[in-house]
Formats: sequence, structure tokens, C-alpha cells
Amino acid sequence: MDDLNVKLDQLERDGFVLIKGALSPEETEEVRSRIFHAREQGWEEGLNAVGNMWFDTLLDREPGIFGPLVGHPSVAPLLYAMMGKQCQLRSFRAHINPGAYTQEWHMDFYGYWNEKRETEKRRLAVQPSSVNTTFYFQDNVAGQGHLRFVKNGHLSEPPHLYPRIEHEAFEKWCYAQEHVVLHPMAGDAVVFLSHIPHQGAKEDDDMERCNVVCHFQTCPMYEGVWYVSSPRPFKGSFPFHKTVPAGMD
Ligand SMILES: O=C(O)CCC(=O)C(=O)O
Repeated sequence: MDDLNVKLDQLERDGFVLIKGALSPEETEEVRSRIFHAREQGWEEGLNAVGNMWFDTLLDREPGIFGPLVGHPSVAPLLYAMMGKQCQLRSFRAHINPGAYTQEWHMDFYGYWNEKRETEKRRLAVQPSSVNTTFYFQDNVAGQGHLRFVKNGHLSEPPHLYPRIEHEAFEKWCYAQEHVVLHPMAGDAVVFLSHIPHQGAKEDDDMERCNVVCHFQTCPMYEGVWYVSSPRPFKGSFPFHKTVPAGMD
């Protein structure tokens, strides 16, 4: 519990927490190889301009392989402590970075601050929230790859988002801030608040790099909330609906 409280405090303070060795070497290798199998099958949705190839169907195609990542025991106590049974899987997306890759600075839950403002105007509405659990399958050591955050970027609203995002100005602002750089290793997970600006990148174009991102949310996430992914079907989307993580009630 002490360890859990330390992590919860860190998540609240920094906006992210790195979970070392979240997956065993066997789990890491199994999932890694199935992500590349998916590519061989041509199951990707596309490859975007910054070098991110994405797969939205793997949880449905291979639930036995990918299902255990949803509320995995390494992240379940954190998710449950934050969201309880309201914790809902919004989306499940795997990525491969086949060549050069410098992701655009972005927030997964772009609409967070706007929803906060809207919520404050209403007597009954409550603030939606969202958390990423992102699993890594290669060693992103210095010189190979990284994930970085705008330092304290979860604590105040970045400029250039409203009324319409100005991507160039937003990215320029992100680049100009102080950053915290993580080097997640194979089997690590990063849990972070989905509204913190962040950017993944390869430092060596030749490194193999892939990840799995599970987005969790507490509703109300109405249709039209500004978010990078669309929601999965409601039924079956609550990982702790029937089974509470061990030792937590
Ligand atoms: O490490 C990366 O490539 C980026 C991860 C990311 O954007 C996410 O987890 O939402």
C-alpha cells in the first residue's frame, strides 16, 4: 500500500509514473511477436506522417494475447485506486514505428481543459478524466528512443488549443517548455494522465520500436469529446466491474 501511495502521489504530482518490469520477459516477447505478426497480416489501420503505424483491432482479433494488458496486475491497483469500478477502457491501440519516428507533441485527451470549464458552469455535471497505460516492448535506452513530457504539463492549460488548435504554435510552445525524458525498457509501462502533453521518438531510426496504449476513462465522455481515439463498445469495457484487484476493496 505504501508503494501504491507513493505511485499515486507521483502520478498526481508529475502527471506520469514509470512502472519498471510491468510485464514478465515471457509476456513481453509474446505480445511483441504478435504485434509484428499483425503487421505481417496487414492488420494496420495506417502509417501516419510522423512514422507511427497503428492497429485498432488487436484486442478483438486476439483477446487471449492482448486482453491481459487491459488492467494488467502491474497497473490495476493504480487504476482502481484512481477510478474504482468506474474505470472504463476507452480504446486499445498498438503501434509500430517502422522507420524514422518523431511523434508530434500532443495530448491524448485534448478536450480536458474545455470539459473542465464546461463542467464548472453546470450544477450536476462532473469532470471527465482519463489515464493512459502504455506498454513498451524494446529497450528505449538513451541513443535509441524515449518518451518525454512537458514538465508539469498536466497542471495548467497549454496555449493554442481553443477555439481551434493551432498545431504549429502548440508544438512550438511544447518544444520551448522544460521536459522530463523517460527511457522505458522492454516490459515497462508508463501510466500517465491523458491530458499531459507528450512525445515519443526514436533516436536511432534503425531500432525496432512498438508499444500498446490502453486508454482508460471515467465518464461522462459524451460523443464529441475531443480525444485522439474513438470509444470502444460500452458492454464489457469495465475491467474491474466484477473483479477488484487483489487486496483492494
Ligand atoms: O512512446 C511513444 O511512441 C508515444 C506514446 C504515446 O503517445 C501514448 O502513450 O499515448
